[in-house]
Amino acid sequence: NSRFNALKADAHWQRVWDERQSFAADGRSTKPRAYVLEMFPYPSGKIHMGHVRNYTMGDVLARYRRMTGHEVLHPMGWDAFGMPAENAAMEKGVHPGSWTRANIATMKAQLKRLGFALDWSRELATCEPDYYGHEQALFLDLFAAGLVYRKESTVNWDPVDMTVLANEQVIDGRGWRSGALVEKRKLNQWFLKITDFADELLEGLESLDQWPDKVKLMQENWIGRSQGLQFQFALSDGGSVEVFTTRPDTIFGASFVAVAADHPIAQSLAARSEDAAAFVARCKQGGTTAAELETQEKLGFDTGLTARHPLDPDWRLPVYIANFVLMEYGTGAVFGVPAHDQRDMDFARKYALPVQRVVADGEETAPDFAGDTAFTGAGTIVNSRFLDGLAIEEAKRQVIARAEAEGWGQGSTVYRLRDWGVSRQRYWGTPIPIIHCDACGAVPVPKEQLPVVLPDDVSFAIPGNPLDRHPTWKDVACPTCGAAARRETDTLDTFVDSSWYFIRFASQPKDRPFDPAEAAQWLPVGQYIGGVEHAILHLLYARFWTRALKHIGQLAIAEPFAGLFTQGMVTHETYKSSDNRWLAPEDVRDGIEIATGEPITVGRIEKMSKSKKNTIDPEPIVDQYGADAVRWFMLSDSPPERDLEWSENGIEGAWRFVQRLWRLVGQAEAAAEGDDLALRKLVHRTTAGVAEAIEGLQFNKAVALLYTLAGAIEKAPPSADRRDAIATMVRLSAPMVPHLAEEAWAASGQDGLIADAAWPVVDPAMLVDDEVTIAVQVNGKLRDTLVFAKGAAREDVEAAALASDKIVRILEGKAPRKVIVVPDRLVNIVA
Ligand code: ANZ
Ligand code: ZN
Repeated sequence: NSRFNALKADAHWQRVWDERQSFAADGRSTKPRAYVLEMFPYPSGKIHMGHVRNYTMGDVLARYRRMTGHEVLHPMGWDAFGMPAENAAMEKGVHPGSWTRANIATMKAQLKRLGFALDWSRELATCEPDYYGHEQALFLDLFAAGLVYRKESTVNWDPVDMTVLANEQVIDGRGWRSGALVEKRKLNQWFLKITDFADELLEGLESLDQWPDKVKLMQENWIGRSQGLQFQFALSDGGSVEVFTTRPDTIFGASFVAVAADHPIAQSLAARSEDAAAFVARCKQGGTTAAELETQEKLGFDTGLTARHPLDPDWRLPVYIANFVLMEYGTGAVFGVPAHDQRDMDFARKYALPVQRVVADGEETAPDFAGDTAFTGAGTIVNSRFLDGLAIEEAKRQVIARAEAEGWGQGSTVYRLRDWGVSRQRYWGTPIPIIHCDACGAVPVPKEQLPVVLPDDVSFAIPGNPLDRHPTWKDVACPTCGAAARRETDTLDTFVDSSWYFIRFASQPKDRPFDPAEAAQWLPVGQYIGGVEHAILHLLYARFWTRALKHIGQLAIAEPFAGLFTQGMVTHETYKSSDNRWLAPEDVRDGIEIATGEPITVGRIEKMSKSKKNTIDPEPIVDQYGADAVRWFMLSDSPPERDLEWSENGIEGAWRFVQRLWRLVGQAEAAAEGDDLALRKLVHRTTAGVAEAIEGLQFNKAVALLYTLAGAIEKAPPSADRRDAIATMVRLSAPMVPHLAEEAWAASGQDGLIADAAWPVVDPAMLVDDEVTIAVQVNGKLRDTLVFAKGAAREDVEAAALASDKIVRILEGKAPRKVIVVPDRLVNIVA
């Protein structure tokens, strides 16, 4: 039996699967359905190990579901719009479309070489008009339903890339790509009303019992629902300021009021006072994210105004402009309680404001608060007049009730979640299908004029949005009045593209985004697999989009992904040269940099990344070891949610195991007669165990069980059971090493493909553990163990114990004085 020729087998079976369209999902099938989806890739150039791991996991599940009688939808496509294509255009002068399509061709060929059971007939790329045209139609449906609006808003503006950046793309006040200092600008932007769905999106998390808790928690925090009190302070100048608090119970601990730098009160003061204007300008230089506000030094500007305490007309609080108050949250104004909030404490100590305790810290009730660490724990309310002695929650209720009864405030809920700004001043994205007319305003492009196609003749010679500079593209007639009008030149955030692609995979009519009935047959996605880096934005936007489509009557489901799995990363050692350059693995041998002969330093094991040069290109690895070995290694070493360290040893071990399997396959033909009950039982146990492991996405456990089975088969003498065990092992490993499995299946003379074969049936009787291990003692000392069928006769057990080699040696031919047998447990020989 010769070696398994992986490259030959890979090419052959991949061609067969292609020709037979083995993995095309049949929408008319009556089988139970399974929709297995991995997050579709961005076509950056080549696939990387992270893709290989992600798609291998999904593939094992998809192939397993086929074997267990499901009609499987396992599609693939391309998240093909976005900045890198434009950067390539600027750097290399290649059109974003050509660059993207060439990358797609390369990566598709690479994915095919891994033998994934994908339905390529449903392939889609978001950059093609037959995808984004439908997205434009959906955008207009949401527009008609009042879920899209335009407003002027402050954005992070990258002056080098000439684009708006999301908050996440601003790192320490600089653009994530350009490194330029980010400016604040006001622009008219399109928004989707995700905040209308804040409660639904929050409460819907409870139904997602097959999602990781950590992802649900991240979404919960992102939505950030807070309940509290909103009320007005009367000001000394006759005006008022509205604040929001989640701690109305601490109202007698207030020592100041603070407003955001862009609050109207701050703005109007800045218009009158140079000092105030300078302070406001200074606040704007800092970051705006909550995290940045948390860490930066607290600064304030005393407005000279005072605010009247709502529960004591004689009590006056100073009013500040403060850099830690956000305009975008709550009402943009707060009252500060230094004793029980750390930001307020920092602020109060800096500006010598009172710090009065109103929540007891155990026995400590003194009104004068010592120290600089706010007490934020639970306790009884103290020094607070009618609230004294109450627990925090009860005190909150009472203050809210009193505010509502007296009419100076009301209970309210605020959210951290903001509406989703989807305008991007870029070329390579979905054109927003709106026309601006001086007379009619923003007019939707009539649906029969969709798609609004991107013009091809654009130039990237200067930064900014080429659509805006195009000589003719934006000039159109107003659909309503016919006057000269302008197309919207912003394109949609690419997260819009990925918010509904899983629906289009399920149903792709030419004339509509999807057919609701057909989509409903597949949705929700049964198992979604991808990186945890998408825990918030992509997954929240897709959940929103699904709910919005339900809201307008186009979909019946509320949640797009029933099951979610976030896999770990692929890591590798890092290397640095003697002069501190990152070195690639192939530039290093035996601790020496090959090019210079200088010693290197081995750094930490980190996520593979181009910047640290510690990537391993999958393609040459597949060339060398074949797809099955690569797939096997991706599944074997670590639990799938953990990181997997790529190593030469690991891939070689996987390759050796593939060869071991193949050697066993070659032994299946050997003349085989007789039983091997123990092996037969192990096969059934393994079948059940591998099924359970795959269903629980514990691929490394499935792999370990197959190792054990292979080892047991290798040791077993020839028998009919051994021959069957080999055949079953091939089927059990088919989801992981499908090329070898097809080859073995064909070699054993089976009809059809193992890709279409059924999962082996488990005989429950074979799972019952009816063997017992019996301890054999001589004078109370353990000397041997025997394996027996449960309930074996005393005489048989006694005879076997006395016949054991070890016992014979110990007894030295003397007859025992006494033999005690405890059934199924123990034999004690008294010598
Ligand atoms: C008084 C108070 C006393 C507060 C206390 C906290 C502790 P969460 O829970 O995250 O929603 N706040 C309100 N609006 C703000 C804004 N625009 N910028 C910065 N801070 C703001 O936070 C709600 C609390 O954050 C509110 O409750 C308010 O301070 C502050 F012992 O009011 B609190
Ligand atoms: Zn008009």
